[in-house]
Amino acid sequence: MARRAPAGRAALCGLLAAAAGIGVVELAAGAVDGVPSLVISVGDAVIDSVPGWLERAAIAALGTNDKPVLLASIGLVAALLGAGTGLLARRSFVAGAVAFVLITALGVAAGLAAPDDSAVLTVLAGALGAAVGVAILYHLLAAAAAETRASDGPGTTGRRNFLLLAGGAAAVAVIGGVGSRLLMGRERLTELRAAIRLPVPVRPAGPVPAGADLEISGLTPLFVPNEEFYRIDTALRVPTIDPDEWRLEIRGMVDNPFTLTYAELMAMPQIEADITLSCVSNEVGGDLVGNARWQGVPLFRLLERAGLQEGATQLVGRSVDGFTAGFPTVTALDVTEAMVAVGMNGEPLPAEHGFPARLVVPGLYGYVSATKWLSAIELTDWDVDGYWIPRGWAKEGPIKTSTRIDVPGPGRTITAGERPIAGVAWAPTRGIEGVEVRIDDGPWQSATLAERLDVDCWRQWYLPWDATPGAHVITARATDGLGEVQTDERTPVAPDGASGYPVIEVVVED
Ligand SMILES: Nc1nc2c(c(=O)[nH]1)N[C@H]1C(S)=C(S)[C@@H](COP(=O)(O)O)O[C@H]1N2
Ligand SMILES: [Mo]
Repeated sequence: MARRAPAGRAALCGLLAAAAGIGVVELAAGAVDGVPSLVISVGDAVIDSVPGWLERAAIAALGTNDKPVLLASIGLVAALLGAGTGLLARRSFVAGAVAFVLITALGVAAGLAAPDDSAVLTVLAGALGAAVGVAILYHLLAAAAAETRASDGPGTTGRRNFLLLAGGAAAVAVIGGVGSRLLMGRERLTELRAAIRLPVPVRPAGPVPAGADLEISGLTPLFVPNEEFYRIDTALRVPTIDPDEWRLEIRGMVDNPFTLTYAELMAMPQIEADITLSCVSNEVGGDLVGNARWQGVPLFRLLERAGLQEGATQLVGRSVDGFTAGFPTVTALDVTEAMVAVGMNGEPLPAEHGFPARLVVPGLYGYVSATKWLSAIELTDWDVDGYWIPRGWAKEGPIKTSTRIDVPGPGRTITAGERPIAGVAWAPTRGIEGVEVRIDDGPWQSATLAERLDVDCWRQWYLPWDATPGAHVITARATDGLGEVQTDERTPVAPDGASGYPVIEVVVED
């Protein structure tokens, strides 16, 4: 370089190069399984090598802030080392680059001590970070030198170049840092969930009778696996909540407001129930509906303990992400399966479905009831509106009796012969007593229902059909446990859920 950058600039270049290098490695750690976070590895190495008395003193002085303080200290040391490297590189770029690589190697050495990660990937990630850092250092120093030259003459392009590059390096660092935090939060959550054992419910759901799942190819299974369960929420980023830090408040118009920890909630008597959850935005024939075996603490128990006050007519669930949903308090008292759920199909709730706890209320659409990532249960009057109410949705959201035709499935072109028509029907809290199917303009025919499991849970059905060549229109309708046939009236999803018979067109080929 014909002319050197000023010392202050060179130190800044080194700092930015170090930050960007660390950002790249952290992002790799977040994105690729087997790559450790080198910052955390260094932290672990520090904790391992610090004498016990110092560690205890730090915990005593800093409490739960010990980890953030440690990580911030590591950041500070890295920044100082980076600045030093920049100053060294100002005199001899090769010396600076070598120093950069050596410092990275120390981080990699700490990373190699992490038992669960891949040594090869750790070295590769370190090499990538060092390469990015050294390259950025080179270009920044060049730009800083050019800026110095340019400032001798007219114009400010040199400065603009330097600022652009510096901004780019800072952006790499920030994106890496933030991105890895997002990604690693998920990884940590997976570990936290794996460590949780659901308590044995005091009221388990009964065994699933043979014949409750017809196991017809293409028919939705009785229980939708968690990974396939529909997901609806306003969260751009799934909240990752450490159950040890999570609290559930029961408050508002109650005599004894109280707060539960996750451990306390898990220690309470739990029930299991098979409940079909539906989104109000589910179109006729749509797939925003699913059935799962939920486990949790009945809401009425929590309300009993809280002591309802006069006028507490609405129960509002609040989420850590600000979402709210409210429904009549009487529902929580009458529907004994309404619960604060911690388990879904035998597992702790998945992150997407509300870990560590959510509400599940049989018979109500999710938008008024099924608050995920639950942080508070607030007893209030009817004047308070949940999230979706001012956005054009009905204040109350009972699930409408519905059915869906799953078979014949996608494409709906089949060959002639004995072909089943099959689907699911649901009317949570009322149950399903019948499903009828009509082929073209023929008579309504009674479908065979799967064995009953629970009124809150959907029921599969099928009708054997001798499919004759040509185009056919198939219509279905369900009757709920009160003997009421679902309405024929077609309504859109807003404001209170779609209604009408599902209709499919099938092409039968020779
Ligand atoms: N925190 C939070 N909870 C929420 C929502 C949300 O946006 N945020 N959406 C609700 C809606 S509209 C539905 S239909 C159900 C869906 O639950 P699922 O994603 O587990 O299927 O969650 C409910 N709970
Ligand atoms: Mo929904």
